[in-house]
Amino acid sequence: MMKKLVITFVMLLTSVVIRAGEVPLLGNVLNRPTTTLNGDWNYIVDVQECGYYDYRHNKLRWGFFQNAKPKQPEDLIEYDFDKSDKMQIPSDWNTRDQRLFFYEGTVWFKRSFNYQPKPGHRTLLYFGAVNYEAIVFVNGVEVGKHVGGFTPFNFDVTEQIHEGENFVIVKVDNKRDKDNVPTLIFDWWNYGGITRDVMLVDVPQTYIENYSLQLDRNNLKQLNFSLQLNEKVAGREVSILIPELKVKRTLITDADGRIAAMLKAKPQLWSPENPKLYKVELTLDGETLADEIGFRTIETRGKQLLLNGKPIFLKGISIHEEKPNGGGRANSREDAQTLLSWAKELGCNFVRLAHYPHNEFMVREAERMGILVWSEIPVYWTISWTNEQTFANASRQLNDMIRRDQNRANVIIWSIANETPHSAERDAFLGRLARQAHEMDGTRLVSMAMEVLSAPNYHNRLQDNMNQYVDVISFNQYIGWYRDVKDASKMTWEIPYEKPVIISEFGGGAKYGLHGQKNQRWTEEFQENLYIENTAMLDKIEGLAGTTPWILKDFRSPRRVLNGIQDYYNRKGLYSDKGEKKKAFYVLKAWYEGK
Ligand code: GCB
Repeated sequence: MMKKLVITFVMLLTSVVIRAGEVPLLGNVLNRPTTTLNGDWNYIVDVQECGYYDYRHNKLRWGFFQNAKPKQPEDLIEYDFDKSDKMQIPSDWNTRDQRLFFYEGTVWFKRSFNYQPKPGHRTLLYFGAVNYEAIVFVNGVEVGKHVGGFTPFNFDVTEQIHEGENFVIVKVDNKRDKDNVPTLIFDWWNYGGITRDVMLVDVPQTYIENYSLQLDRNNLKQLNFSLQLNEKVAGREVSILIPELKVKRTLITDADGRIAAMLKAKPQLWSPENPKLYKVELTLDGETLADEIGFRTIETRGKQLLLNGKPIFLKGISIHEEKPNGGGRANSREDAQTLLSWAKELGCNFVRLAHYPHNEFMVREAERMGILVWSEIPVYWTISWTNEQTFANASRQLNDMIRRDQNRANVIIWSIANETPHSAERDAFLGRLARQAHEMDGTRLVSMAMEVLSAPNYHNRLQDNMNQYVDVISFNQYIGWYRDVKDASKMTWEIPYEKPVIISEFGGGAKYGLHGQKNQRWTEEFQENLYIENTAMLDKIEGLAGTTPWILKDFRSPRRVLNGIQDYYNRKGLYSDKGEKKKAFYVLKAWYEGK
């Protein structure tokens, strides 16, 4: 027994401990001095990973990461990055290279660049996200490995980088695995690649790693501030300035390199109607890190959801991270602006960023536009609940999602899972995640998308042991799609928990431009009718605090194979993949106008 315990403990340690080279995530990277490494990268598709393993499947010392070149005419080197194709980064290879549309495996990427490190400073290499596993090399030296396709990570590469010409090589592998998060099956495209921005970040030897600035939920004249340096050094002065609120304080770090302080201020509150952000400046050793931060409270009272103390109905829509008009993974500020403007046109004040943390532009643009956010980790369907490494992986993704966005006023819900099968093992796994989210962030709400499993005599009773761990009860239901639409008007609902309720999904598929009777599947009329029936039904649910129908836009999924209709798209969008509005769009818009 003891032995088993020890092994579990060691496994836990090795899987969560950050490897040499990798350092805890930098907060607010967008406002730091950075050098972009976006642009053209050479790439090599390596189906059998022969750039990493020899013919006995031992790890090679002379793998592709060396970026070797023949020195003598007789030298045998069977790859050459500089002669291989180029791909624009960030992107996904499935969209960028036709041959790789269905590819799941390893691709190597290389980028050479000139750099002048600032004397006495450190250089961090930051990736917004790489799907799924990244092994990163700088000038031939491995600096670390990262798993998880939707969260940022960074390495301290000060030792490996030098003045002049450098190269970064990344081995990216998006093979699915049952122990991964997400697991083998999921209803979206497994876009592989360096899918978000890559940059070098210039930081001083001692730098502000991250910080949190929040309105006190019980005292609207107080801001709670905490900050963490990268080193455990006491006595360092950090000043915080919020000019518009006349806040100007100099604070001193403790022995852990931390600051915790309460600041007097009475900000205007951030809300969808008034998405007010304040300029905030943090200065350490004469170097200033700026941010824009909004202040609000979010809490529950019985079945009500209160934003700034007032009940709010969340008029939402679910969104996958795909470019608005085709073109694979979304990754830019412009993509975010377009997708969110579509949500605005629908009348939304809320978006569910499904089923994984989206890029930082999505969250920041939504904040500017007054759109509240549900952010989620890809603990989706059937996870390996008893595998401690799987847990460590999910826990790490939750950590990094929270750490990146903890100062965004619009993020109100951390979601820990979607449609997971009930079991004691699941409850233990998710219970730990819920506790972690609450411990890391006491100012936001925790939820997860649950399911109603059966409805005898048209009576739906939600029952999920996880109810006690979450602040908001959310569930997905597909009446009219996976169940007869005529059932909608007969349905009664019982949600026996004194907590606000969000219907985190409902909807059905339609091919844009296909018309027919309302009982004809795949027509716009079928989807339109489904929305009419469902919105009428939702109006009868007691304690309904909001909904995020499925989904803003048609999105790619390998599970959707019906020729001529789906063609590898999930067609439940209110917009087509090209941004055309389907009839159901107007039903939901009108319903939201009445809310
Ligand atoms: C769901 C899932 C979502 C799917 C959707 C569907 O319940 O949460 O990821 O895409 O249903 O279209 O079936």
